[in-house]
Amino acid sequence: MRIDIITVLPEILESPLNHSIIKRAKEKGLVEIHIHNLRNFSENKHRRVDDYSFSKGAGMVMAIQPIEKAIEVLKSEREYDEIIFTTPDGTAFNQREANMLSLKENIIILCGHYKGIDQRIRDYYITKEISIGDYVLTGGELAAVVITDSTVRLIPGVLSDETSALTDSFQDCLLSPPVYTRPIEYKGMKIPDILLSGNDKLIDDWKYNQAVERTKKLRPDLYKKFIGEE
Ligand code: 6GU
Repeated sequence: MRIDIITVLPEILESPLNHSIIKRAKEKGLVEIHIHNLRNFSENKHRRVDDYSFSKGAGMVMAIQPIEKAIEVLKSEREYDEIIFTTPDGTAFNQREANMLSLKENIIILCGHYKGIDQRIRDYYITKEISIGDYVLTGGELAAVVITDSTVRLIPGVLSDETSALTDSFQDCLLSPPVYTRPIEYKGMKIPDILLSGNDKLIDDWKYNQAVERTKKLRPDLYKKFIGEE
């Protein structure tokens, strides 16, 4: 998979996408992540990437020209399955969307900034608009990191069997069960006996029940989906 990220703040993206599992995925050749500074595509003599909004007093908008140039340059080099725009008014991101993206060959993520981009760029180029939750970030960079991280770990071969996505609780609708490490007793609290039983079947059943109970208690919204009510 290849991910091209277009941003006015490349520094924000570099560190989080250069560690741990994502770093290893790149080293194994399972993903290429290219971060592009939007400013490098600006034809303005001051390399400006913002422009005035026609909605008076509404703050600056990302300029059309550098975005068009960046996307056109990339599109001339390969075909893209999705051109994603990160924006608080996009569709809510979730595990299912991460799963879908992990199956794509080439995607572009354009990080939203200022008051957003011209609606015609959205209509013409953008195939998917994503928000990562109901709160406002200063820019779409952190959202791009979240999307990239959650997607890349799902690419086949990225996770070892031990950490495989299938053991991430039950993917879409259940929270993970609690986990324990040494010592067997800590501050008067003991590890549940079943986990010490050595019986794999009993342990799996216990984990599953814990996941269901926790979801019911902590995330009634997810629980409804899990039991098929929504
Ligand atoms: Cl994608 N961008 C911004 N600026 N804020 C957000 C967001 C995106 N998703 C949630 N909040």
